[in-house]
Amino acid sequence: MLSTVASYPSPLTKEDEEKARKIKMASIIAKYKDRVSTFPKHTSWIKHPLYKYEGFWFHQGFWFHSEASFSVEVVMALQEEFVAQPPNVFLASYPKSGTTWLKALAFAIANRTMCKGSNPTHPLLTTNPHYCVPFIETEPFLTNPCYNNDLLATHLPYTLLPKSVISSNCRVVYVCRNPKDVFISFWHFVNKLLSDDMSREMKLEDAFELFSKGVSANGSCWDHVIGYRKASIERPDKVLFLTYEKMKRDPKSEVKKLATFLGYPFEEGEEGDGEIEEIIKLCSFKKLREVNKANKDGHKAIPNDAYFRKGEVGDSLNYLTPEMIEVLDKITLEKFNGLDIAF
Ligand code: PAP
Repeated sequence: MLSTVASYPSPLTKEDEEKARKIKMASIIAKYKDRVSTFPKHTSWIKHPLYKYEGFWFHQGFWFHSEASFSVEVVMALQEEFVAQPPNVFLASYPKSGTTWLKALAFAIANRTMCKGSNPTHPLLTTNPHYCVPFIETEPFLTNPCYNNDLLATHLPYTLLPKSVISSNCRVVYVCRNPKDVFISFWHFVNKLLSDDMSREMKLEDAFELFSKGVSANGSCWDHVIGYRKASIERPDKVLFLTYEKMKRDPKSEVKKLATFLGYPFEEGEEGDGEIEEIIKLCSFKKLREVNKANKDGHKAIPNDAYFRKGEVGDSLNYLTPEMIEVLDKITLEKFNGLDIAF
């Protein structure tokens, strides 16, 4: 079993251990890859089809940042191998819902005593938030689950989280976004930013057809939200539910809420207020986009600035037809009925 905390000194060197773990993980991933062919299959937005696993759609053999990531076989290997520790905090989201922003904010909050935002070597001023908080359902993380802090990220639905995340009472922060904006953000990302070997040009109408049927990576988007929303109602001390829209409208109150939940509350009054403002500025769309434009160390297929397109609420209205809006709004209204989710 793979734990994020090493308990005993090992006679093996670090390199030996890493090599052995890599081989072990590759064989576990390969074992699951064989099983995936029996799962329900659907065409997707990219060349790789989607497979239905435990009610949600995933790609198989999907490579991202040069290693297998977010694929169903990696998810299954993670579920078998990963043991969460109570200090771990999981930043969860459906893709394109504000993951990068949440990663930046949580990282800045958790590390604020170490490095002030004005410090030019602050990681958020030199690298992408995705490198500060790793995704767990990736082969690199499974192979080498080392990280600098307790923050981890996932796009997994709540019901598919490794069992230990919930049984060991780890805290989870979820960010939700209006599905219309999620859809348009995702469509732009896939169509314009993935390299040719992964994507084919996808017409908005075709992408809409799939997304509205719930056929999208880690989807359906609505069921993803519902799982975490219900968990946040049942276990409010362990699952914090945020929305992108409220974070845009009132960043100060949401950052305060997030900091308290993470265990790094701000002092009441001027000093605390100053720190909050500093973090909001450091993690703002404008600042992160500027930093990541200059940053050339991103993955070939997905440059670092790909995560910063417009950063607005309601941009989907510039792309969707009135009919599409009606369909998505109707699904949202029905699916989120009684869950008190406001955008
Ligand atoms: P991911 O799932 O690939 O990590 P994610 O970060 O969840 O993507 O979503 C990207 C969206 O968040 C983009 O939205 P858009 O396409 O509608 O513009 C991106 O611009 C937006 N975004 C990224 N960083 C910020 C930020 N600091 N503030 C507000 N929005 C942001």
